[in-house]
Amino acid sequence: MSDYQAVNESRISLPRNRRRVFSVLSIAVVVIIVLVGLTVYEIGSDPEENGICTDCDTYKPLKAAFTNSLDEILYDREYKGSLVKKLTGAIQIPTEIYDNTPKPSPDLAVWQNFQKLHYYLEDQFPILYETAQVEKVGGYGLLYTWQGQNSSLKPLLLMAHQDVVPVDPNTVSLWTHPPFSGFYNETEDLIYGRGAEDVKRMVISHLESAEKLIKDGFVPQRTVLISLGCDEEASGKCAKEIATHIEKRYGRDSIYAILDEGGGVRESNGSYYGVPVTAEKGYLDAEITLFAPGGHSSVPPDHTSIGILSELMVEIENDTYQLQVDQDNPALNALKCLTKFGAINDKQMEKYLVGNSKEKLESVLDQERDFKYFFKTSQALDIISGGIKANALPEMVRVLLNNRIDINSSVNETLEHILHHVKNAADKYDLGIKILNDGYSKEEDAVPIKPDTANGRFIIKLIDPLEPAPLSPTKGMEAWEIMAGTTVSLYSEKAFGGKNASVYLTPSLSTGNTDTKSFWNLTRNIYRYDGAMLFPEGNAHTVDEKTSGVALVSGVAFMYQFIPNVDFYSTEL
Ligand SMILES: *[C@@H]1O[C@H](CO)[C@@H](O)[C@H](O)[C@H]1NC(C)=O
Ligand SMILES: *[C@@H]1O[C@H](CO)[C@@H](O)[C@H](O)[C@H]1NC(C)=O
Ligand SMILES: *[C@@H]1O[C@H](CO)[C@@H](O)[C@H](O)[C@H]1NC(C)=O
Ligand SMILES: *[C@@H]1O[C@H](CO)[C@@H](O)[C@H](O)[C@H]1NC(C)=O
Ligand SMILES: *[C@@H]1O[C@H](CO)[C@@H](O)[C@H](O)[C@H]1NC(C)=O
Ligand SMILES: *[C@@H]1O[C@H](CO)[C@@H](O)[C@H](O)[C@H]1NC(C)=O
Ligand SMILES: *[C@@H]1O[C@H](CO)[C@@H](O)[C@H](O)[C@H]1NC(C)=O
Ligand SMILES: CC(=O)N[C@H]1CO[C@H](CO)[C@@H](O)[C@@H]1O
Ligand SMILES: [Zn+2]
Repeated sequence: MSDYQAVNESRISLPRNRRRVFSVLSIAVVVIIVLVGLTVYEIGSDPEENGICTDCDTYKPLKAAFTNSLDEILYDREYKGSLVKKLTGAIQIPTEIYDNTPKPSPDLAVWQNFQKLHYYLEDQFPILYETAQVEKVGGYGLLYTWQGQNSSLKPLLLMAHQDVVPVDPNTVSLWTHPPFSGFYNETEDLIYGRGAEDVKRMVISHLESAEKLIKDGFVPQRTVLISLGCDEEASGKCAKEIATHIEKRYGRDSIYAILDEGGGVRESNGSYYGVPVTAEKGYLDAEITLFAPGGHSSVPPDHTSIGILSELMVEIENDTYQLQVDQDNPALNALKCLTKFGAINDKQMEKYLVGNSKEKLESVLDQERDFKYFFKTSQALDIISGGIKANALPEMVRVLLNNRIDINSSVNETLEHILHHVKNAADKYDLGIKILNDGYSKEEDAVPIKPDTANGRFIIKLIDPLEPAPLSPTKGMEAWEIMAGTTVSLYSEKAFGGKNASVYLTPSLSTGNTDTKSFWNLTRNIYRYDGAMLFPEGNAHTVDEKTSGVALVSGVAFMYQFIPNVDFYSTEL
C-alpha cells in the first residue's frame, strides 16, 4: 500500500506505521450475539457484554456457495507448493517504482519489468487468460473482465497493484535472502522478497482464485473485474486511468463492491479478527516558499527569509489540530475492541472508552501518539531547503508540510489552518501571499491572497490534495455482511482445522491511502480487505519484507469463497 502521492519527494514508510497500527487494531474484537433469522444471518447484542467496550461484531457464517477446492487450497501441500512458486516467480520480477519514474514507455528498463510480469502472469494463469478479457490500461495497468451471465448486475471489483517500492541498494546486504530472490523457507513457512506482502501476494491470490473457480466450473452471474495498478507506490495514475476506463464503460456508481489491500485477519488467543478498512484520511502536501530580496549578508535585514520561515514553522507546530472523537469514526470501534481484549493495557483509556465523557476520552487519546491521529489531522514538516552561500542573503527558502486530514475535516479546512499562520507572518513582515493549486506550476496562475511587497512573497503550493474518503457502509449493508459472513465461515469452520473458533469483525481506519482513492465514483462499498491471515511482522517497504504461506493460501481461500458468495447471496443489482 502506498502512503503517498506527492511527486519528487522521498517517501515516508507509512506502511511500517500502518502495520503497527494494524497489528494493534486488528486484535480488536467484537461481541454481539448472532440471532439466526430467516435471512442468512442477523446481528443482535449480547447482554453479557453490557458495560464493557462492545463495539465489536460477530456474524453467523455464510454457508459457502461453492466449495469444490476449498480443502485443497487450504491443506494440500502440493497445491500450496505450486501457489508459493507462482508468488516467488512474481517477486523475482523487480517491478520497482520510483517517485520520479518517467511515464510508461516500452523503451525504459523499469517499465520492461512490468511487461515481463505481464508475460509471466499470462503464463501462470492460462485458464483465466482464456476466459477473461485482459486489457492494458494506463500504460502497464491490467484490467481483467471475467464476464458474468447477467449483465444487469453490477460487477464486483478486486484490486491490487503490480509495483513495489524500490530496495535501497545500501540495504541489500541486510536481507536474510536477496530481495528479489523470492526465497521460500518451508520450515518457517515464510516467503521473502520485496513485494511479498505489499502486494504481490494479493495479485497472485486474486488471479488464482479466479483461475481455480473457472477450472472448477464456476460461472459467475455478476461480472468480476480485477484491476492491477502499476504505480500505487508513487502517484497512482495508472489505477486512476483504470477507474476512468471503468466509469466510461459501466457508468457512475456501477460497481457492486471493491476489495483492495489494507486489512486482513489476525489470530490472537485462539480467536480470529477481521479488520476491513472502511475509512481513509485525506491528504495535502503544502509546499511553502518564501521569496525575498537578496543582497550582501554583511548588511542583512533583522530577519532573513530563513528566519521568517523558521518562525512560521514554529508557529505552525505550536498549533496542532484539535482532536475530536466522532461516533462514526471506525477507529473508535477498533479501539474499544482492542482495549476490551487486553491488546492495549491502558486502564485510563479503557475507562473513558467505556464511559460517556467525550472530553475526558479526547484528552486521554490526545496523549497517545499511536492513536491520536485516528481522530485528528496530522501535520509534519518533512522537507526543507534554502540559501546557497555564506555571504549571500537567501532569496528563496522552502519547506514542505505534509498533512493527513481527519475524516471529519477537509482540504479546505486544512488549508485555512495553514493560511492563518502564513497570514500572520505576512502581516508581521509585510509580505505578499499567493496560492498555487495542484496542477499548475506557473506562478502567474496562482491565486493572489495578499499583494506582493518589496519585502517579498509567500507562495503556497498545494500538491496532491485529497479529501478524506467517504465512509464505507458496514453493519446491515449487504456487501459488508457477505464479506463478514464469508470471513466467519472460512475461519470458524475451515481454516485452520475447523476448530469452531470465534471470529470477530471490526471496521477500521487507515492514515494512508490506497489506489481506491480514484474509485469513489464507482461505489460506496469500498473495503480495503482481502480476508487473508495477516503476517504481522511482514516488514512491508523495508528490509526482509515477507509473507507467509498461510497468508497466501488463506487469501486465495477467502476469495474463492467470496466471489461465489457474492453471486449467491446478493440481492442488490
Ligand atoms: C438478472 O438479475 C436480475 C436481478 O436478480 C433478475 O431480475 C434477472 O431476471 C436476471 N436476468 C437473467 C437473464 O438471469
Ligand atoms: C529456514 O528457517 C529455519 C528456521 O528459522 C532455519 O533454521 C533455516 O536455516 C532456514 N533455512 C534457510 C535455507 O535459510
Ligand atoms: C504556542 O501557543 C500558545 C497558545 O496556544 C501560546 O500561549 C504560546 O505562546 C505559543 N508559543 C509559541 C512559541 O508560539
Ligand atoms: C484468552 O482466552 C482465554 C480463554 O478463552 C481467556 O480466559 C482469556 O481471558 C483470554 N485472554 C485475553 C488477553 O483476552
Ligand atoms: C474554504 O471554503 C470557504 C467556504 O466555501 C471559502 O470561502 C474559502 O475561500 C475556502 N478557502 C480556501 C483557502 O480556498
Ligand atoms: C461452536 O461454538 C458455539 C459457541 O461458541 C457452540 O454453540 C456450538 O455448538 C459449537 N459448534 C460445534 C460444532 O462445536
Ligand atoms: C469522478 O467524477 C467527477 C465528476 O464527474 C470527475 O470530475 C472525476 O474526474 C471523476 N473521478 C475519476 C477518478 O474519474
Ligand atoms: C464534515 C463533517 O463530517 N463534519 C462533521 C464533524 O463532526 C461534527 C460533530 O460530530 C458534525 O456535526 C459535522 O457534521
Ligand atoms: Zn500496497
